[in-house]
Parts: sequence; structure tokens; C-alpha cells
Amino acid sequence: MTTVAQAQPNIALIKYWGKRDHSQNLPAVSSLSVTLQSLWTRMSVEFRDNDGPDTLLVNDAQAPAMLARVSHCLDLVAGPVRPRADVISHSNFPIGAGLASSASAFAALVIAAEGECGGSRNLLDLARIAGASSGSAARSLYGGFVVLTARQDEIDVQTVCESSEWPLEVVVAITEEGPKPVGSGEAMIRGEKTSPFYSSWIERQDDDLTAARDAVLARDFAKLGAIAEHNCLKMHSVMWSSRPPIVYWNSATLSSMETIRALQADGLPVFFTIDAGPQVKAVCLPEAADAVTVALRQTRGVLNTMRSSLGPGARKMEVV
Ligand code: 2P0
Repeated sequence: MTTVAQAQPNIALIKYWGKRDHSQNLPAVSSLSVTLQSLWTRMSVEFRDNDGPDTLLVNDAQAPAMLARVSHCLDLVAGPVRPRADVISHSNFPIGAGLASSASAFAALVIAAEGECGGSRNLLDLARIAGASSGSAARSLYGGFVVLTARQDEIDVQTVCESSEWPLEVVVAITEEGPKPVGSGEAMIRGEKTSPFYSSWIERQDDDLTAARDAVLARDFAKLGAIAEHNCLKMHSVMWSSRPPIVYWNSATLSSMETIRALQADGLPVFFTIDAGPQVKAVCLPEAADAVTVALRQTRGVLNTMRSSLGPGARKMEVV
């Protein structure tokens, strides 16, 4: 039997950066994200009878560097005394490049593994397991606008507004297609240990989250954009002020931000956010999405754009 699940990446508007507990991968801060529609990871899991190691294919290639994390996640779902698994992952967007591919991968993995072992956990328990493997993956279990609340020893996750209730669009400007130089887990640890801005980042996060959630509930685009851009630049300030510094941006990242500033000056409803990579995500109202796409495509250094509306959480697809 093989179980297949699909999940979409999510884009944080109020960012997760820093961990409260490394052994359990508990985030130090709460976050708010939007789950996408048209970018996806499909993950198939098959538990087999014979011995031998777990196997992992990512986009048709062996992925030894990811295998230990995948095996650990399978242990969390099915217990350490489980059958070995053959896992196959396909994504329709660049992976490891600041497009939240680990979020969609681990969200899809927990759903597929839970189906394959016949479990009946609820969504929040599965989100907690996904989050133990990749903090942002917990949010991809849910659709629309998602709040992840970081408590002392666990997380809570919930949808605060469905995608149909506020159908924003996201246009991603791809400025580089290779993998990032420093993984986000390692980069977070460096920020916690060395950035002089880390403590104020943590202190102010709840205020940013409250402002963003209120903006979502009020469908106040300008307010959401202002707090999201501020929160994004604060996170990157922690990265830049780490020692050694972590700078994920390139010149096309900055050019894309300038493009978005120019569109805002023309009155278009659009704002930017940037994650642990050089890509720029432009979040906009649907009527602005065509103009945003054209402007970003014409921006120097932008290789490509991808466009998505907001979508549902991870779900099981088929058992064959
Ligand atoms: C986020 N990022 O909120 C932030 C913004 C990147 C920048 O969550 O160490 O791969 O596996 O828990 O989930 C990327 O970090 O980190 C991330 P781990 P993850 O989306």
C-alpha cells in the first residue's frame, strides 16, 4: 500500500525566527502565514516488509542529506519500532531556495505517514509533529491565514481566516535558483547566539502578531502590509547583525523591493516579504496581480515569477 499526500508551502507575514527549545524544535515566537494554492509538494510513503534502511527520492534523485530528518519524522508519526519506508517527494517549485519547501514537504510527510500507518490523530497533533521536524511545516497543515502560537512547551495552530474570505494573491520573484548558503535552522542558532537585536526581536513579536491578526480580521490590507514589511525587515536585521552575518539577499532582491515600492507609490495594493533566501514575495489584492507580475518580470535580475492564490491545508490524496 502507498499513501500520497499533498501540501502547499506557506509564506509567513509575521515571521518565525529563533527557537525556544532546540531538542523539540519549539519556536521562540508566534507567527502568522498564508498557505499557497498552486505551489505544491506531493509525498508518497510506503511501509515495506523487508529490512534495510528507509529510502528517499526527491524530484527523482536520492537525497541522503534529508534522509535522517525524514526518518526521524516517520519515527514521530509511526513510532521508532516501525517498518522501513520508501518515501518519494515531488515539488513543482525550486527546493531549498527560500520558498518554504521544507514546510510543504514535512506537512505532506506527516499526513502521508499517518495514513500509511492507519493512525487517527487530529490535525493539531499532526501539526505539532510536523513542527518538530520543521517549525514552519506546522502551518502548512492548515489553509488560508494561519496563526501559530508559541507556548512554553507546545504550539497551537489555527486558521483565523479562510482563503475564500480574503482571497489575496502572491507573486514570487525568483532571483536565484540554487540552494541557499546557510540553512535556516543553523542561521537561527547563529542569530540567537550573536545578534544584539535578537532580544528585542523576541520582545516585540506578540505586538506585531496582534497587529497583523487584527488587520486580517478587519481585512485591512494597508495595515497588514505595513506590519508585515516591518516584521520582515526586523527578522533580516537579526540575520544581518549575526556574527558572521547572514545575508540572503542579492541585488535583484533589492531591485524587486524597489519595484514594489514604486507600485505602492502608484497606489497599487501590494507589499513585500522575504524569507530565508533571495526571493521576493509580493502579496497583493487580486486586481493588482497582473500589474505586479509584469513589473516584477521587468525588474533587473528577476529570472522568473510564480503566482499563486491562497489555498487549503495539507491533505491525503490517494491510497494505491
Ligand atoms: C517563517 N522561516 O516563518 C520563517 C521566515 C524562514 C524565514 O520558518 O529549523 O525550515 O526546520 O524549524 O521551518 C524557515 O525555517 O526551520 C522558516 P526549522 P524552517 O517561515
